Amino acid sequence: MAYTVAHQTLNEWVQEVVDLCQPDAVHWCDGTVKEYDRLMAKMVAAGKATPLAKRPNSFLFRSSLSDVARVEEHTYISYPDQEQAGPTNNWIEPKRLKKTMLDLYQGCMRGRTMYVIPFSMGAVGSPMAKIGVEITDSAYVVCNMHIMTRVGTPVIKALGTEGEFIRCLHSVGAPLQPGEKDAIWPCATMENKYISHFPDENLVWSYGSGYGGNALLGKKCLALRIASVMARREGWMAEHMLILRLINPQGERYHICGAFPSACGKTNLSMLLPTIPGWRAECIGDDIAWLRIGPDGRLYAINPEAGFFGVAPGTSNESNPAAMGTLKENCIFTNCALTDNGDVWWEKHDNPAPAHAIDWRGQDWTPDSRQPAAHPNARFTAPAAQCPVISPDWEDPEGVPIDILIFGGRRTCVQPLIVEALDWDHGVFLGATAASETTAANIGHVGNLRRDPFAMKPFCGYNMADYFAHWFTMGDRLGDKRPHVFYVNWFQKNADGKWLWPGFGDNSRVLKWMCERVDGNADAQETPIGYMPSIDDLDLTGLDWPMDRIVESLAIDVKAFRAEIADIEQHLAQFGDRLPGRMIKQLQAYKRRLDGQPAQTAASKSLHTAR
Ligand code: O2Y
Ligand code: MN
Repeated sequence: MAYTVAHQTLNEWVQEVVDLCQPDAVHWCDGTVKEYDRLMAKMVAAGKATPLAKRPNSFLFRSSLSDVARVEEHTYISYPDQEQAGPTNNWIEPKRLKKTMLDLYQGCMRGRTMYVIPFSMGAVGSPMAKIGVEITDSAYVVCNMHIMTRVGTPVIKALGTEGEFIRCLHSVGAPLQPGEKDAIWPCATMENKYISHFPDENLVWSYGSGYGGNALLGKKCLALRIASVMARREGWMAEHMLILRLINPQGERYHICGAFPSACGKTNLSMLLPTIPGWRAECIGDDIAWLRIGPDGRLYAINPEAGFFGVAPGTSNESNPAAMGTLKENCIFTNCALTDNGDVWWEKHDNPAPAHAIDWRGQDWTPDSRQPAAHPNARFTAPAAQCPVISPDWEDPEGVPIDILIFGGRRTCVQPLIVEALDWDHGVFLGATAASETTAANIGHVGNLRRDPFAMKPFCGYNMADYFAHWFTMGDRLGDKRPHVFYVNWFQKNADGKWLWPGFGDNSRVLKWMCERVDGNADAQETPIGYMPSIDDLDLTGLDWPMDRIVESLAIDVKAFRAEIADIEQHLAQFGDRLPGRMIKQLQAYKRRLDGQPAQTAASKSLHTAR
C-alpha cells in the first residue's frame, strides 16, 4: 500500500481490508472539489451517471431494480447476547455473522478501486463531532459522502496520530473478473445483503447494497445505530430528529427537535415557511440530532450531517419550496425520471408530467404508463448550505438550546392534531408508543400501523427498553430545564377522505401554540391523552380552510383510544422485565385517565418500583 497517514491504527486497518477485499487500487479521499469532479466524470464516462443539462453540476443515477431502499430485514445489531440487541432488532451472534461476512468480503473488491473516506459527523473540531472512516468500493458512495458529511484532509488532521474513529466497511459485493464489464449499478443479490453493526467494537460492516442508508454509512449506521450506543454510554442522545429554529415577530427564538418516522414529512417540516405573519423559521437539520446537556443545564442539539438525502416524489414548491431551492445545482439524484430536455422529474413535481421521459428503470415513459416515472423512494442528495432557509448557526459547534421536542406519525384517524405531554415521563410514554401508517419509503405493506418508538425502531443500536430508560434518566438530569414534549399528527382525514388540517406552512400555527405554552402564554385543556388547545387557542389568522375540519382535527374519541390499549400493551410487553417501571406507571395512569378515574391514586404503588 503506497499511501499511509500518520495514524498507525488506521493504516493497519486499511491494510487489513486491502488483504481481505483485494482491490486493484486504493484511493485515500482528500474531500476536494477536484476529487468529486474526477470521480463524477469517471462515472459519467462509464454510463453510470447522467449529467443534467438543466441543473449545473448535477447528476442522475439509476439503481438496480432490487436495490432501492434501506433493507431493514437484512440489518443486524450484533452483540454476543441477543438481549442486548432487544426484540426490535435483527440479531446474529458476532462470530457467526463475521464468519458469513468475511466469506463474502474475501476478494469482493477485485477489479475495483477501494476508497478510504475519512469523515466527520458534526463540524470538524466540534466537541460533539465523531470521526468515522468508511472504506468502500463505490465512487457513488464517495460523491454522496462528500455532500452528506465533511470528508478528507481536515478530518485526517483532526484524527492526528491516535484519534478515535469508527470503522465503517462497505462493499457493493460485485467483484469483477479480468475484462468483465461493470454493471450500471453493481450490487449483490438480496439474500447476500448485510447491514451489520457491532456496537461493542464501534464497527459497521455493510455488504451487497449501494443504496442510501445501506451504503452511506455515516448516516443511519454511524450517526444513529452506533451513536445511540455511544450516547447512552457517554450520557447524551442520538436521535432521528429534525432541528428547526422558529423566530417570532419580536425576534425571540425557539428551537425545536422533531422525531418522525421515515416518510412523515420531516424534511418538509424542517424547512417550513411559516404562514403566520411576522414568524420566520430556519432549518438546522432534517433527519438526525445529537443532543447533550450544556454547561447551563439545557439540552443542546447539533446536526451531525452536512447534506440532505431527501425523498424526491412529493417534493414541490407547494410542499417544500425551500427544498426545491436547495436542488437547483450541485446535487445527486437517484431513481428520478429523466426528461427529454435534461432535467429530473418525479410524481407530484410542480412541472406537469412530461410527454415523454426515461423512467427510473431506464425505460421510455409517458403519462399513460402504468408505472410511476420516479421510484417512490427516489432521492436527492443536496448540500445543506444551499438551502434558502438554512440557519446561519446550523454548524455552530456547540449546538442550539432545545425548547420543544415533538413526536409524531402518520395516522389517518384517532390521533388528533396536537397534544402536549402532561410531564416528561408522559412525553417518554408518548414517544415510546408512537405509531405510524407505513408508506412505500419505509417498506412493509402500505397502510399498516406500525409502532415506531421515538421514530427509532430501525435505528436504535441496543435494547429499546434500555433506550426508554435512558430517556427517563436524561429527563432526571435536565430537571426543570427539560424541553416541553408534544405529539402531532398532520395526516388525519375525515369520512370523505379529505385532510382535516392543511399542513405544510400552516403547521407553524401549531408550532406557535407550542412556543406560547413554553412561555406560559397559551391556554390548554387537560384531556386523558394530554393537554390540548381549543380551536380558539390556535392562531388561524388568514387561514382559508373549513373550520369544521379543524374542530374535527382537535376532537378525541376516547373509545378509539381505549380500543388501542391492547396494542400498546402488546407492544410494551415485548420488552418483558427490561421495560422500565416508569413506563408501566405511565401505561397504568393512561388507562385510568381513559377510564375517567383520577390519575394520582394509590394504585400506582402496587406496580413494581421504577428503575
Ligand atoms: O432508503 C434509504 O436508504 C434512505 S432512508 C432515509 C434517508 C434519509 C433520511 N431518512 C431516511 C429514513 O429512512 O429515515
Ligand atoms: Mn430518516
